[in-house]
Amino acid sequence: MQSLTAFAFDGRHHVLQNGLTDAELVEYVFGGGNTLLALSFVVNIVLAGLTILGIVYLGRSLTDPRSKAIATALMLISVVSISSYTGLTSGLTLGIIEMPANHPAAGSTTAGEDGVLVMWGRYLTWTFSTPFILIALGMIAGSNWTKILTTCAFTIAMCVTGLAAALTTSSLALRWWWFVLSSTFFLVIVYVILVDWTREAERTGTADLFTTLKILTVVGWFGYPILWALGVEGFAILDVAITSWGYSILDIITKYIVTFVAMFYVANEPASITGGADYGSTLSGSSPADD
Ligand code: RET
Repeated sequence: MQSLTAFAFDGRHHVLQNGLTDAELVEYVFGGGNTLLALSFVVNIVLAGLTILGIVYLGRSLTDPRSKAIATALMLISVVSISSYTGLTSGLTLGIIEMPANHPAAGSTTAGEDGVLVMWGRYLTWTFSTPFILIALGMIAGSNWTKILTTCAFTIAMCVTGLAAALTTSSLALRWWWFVLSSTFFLVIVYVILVDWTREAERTGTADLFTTLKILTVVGWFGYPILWALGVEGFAILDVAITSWGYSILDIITKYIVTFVAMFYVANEPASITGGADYGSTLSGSSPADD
């Protein structure tokens, strides 16, 4: 019992932090030779903040509840993002893990510790940011909540299994099995976007906007598993700083650019987007109860 307690409260035994404190991890990222890596975090804090302010500005005269709901979903993408990058910058969501035998990065050392730097906070926080991207896209396409929530559930499954892929240390094969699972869930989302939502957007009258958002999203999202495979988690062809910049650049495309493209359109409240004053109201459409 005593040793269990000691284990639970002694961060040094934690699987993610082989003996380095958060402060030591931050020192490693920000002190000295890792400026490139540090910048890949800080740039996104700035951009997420500016995007939030941009939405507030562009949405200042929105009146329609459905337009507001889309703007809110767009804002939550950057709300999650600024928090995510703050987590990475503070070292809270960074860790050092030892890769399993036969992994190309097995036996590496980082800041004097055995293991490689993993930015596990990225995978964790995608769980919370990607659903808002899909809610915004699905609403713009004019889809129904069954399909929108299906994609949300699959993106959560994709991100959590992606986190598992990154953190599995017992076996190389199991790391890649998690990757296969995650990629399968990803393909469900791609299918809904390319098939269902494309068709629905044509009917709704948002096809022009949706086509742009669809290309940015589908092409951008495919970049993440490719980067995972090329980066230190996968074949370790790219180093940590380059991988991190890769994710940061993909985030700029899939979050902030997508947000501004959508927001410029929503700000004008075209009929294809609006839902009417009663949209979403629990009172709307309810006839007096005949009790
Ligand atoms: C992982 C690795 C496992 C296989 C697959 C992945 C896909 C990740 C994706 C992430 C998208 C993130 C976005 C974040 C914006 O906030 C987890 C890398 C398929 C598609 C858009």
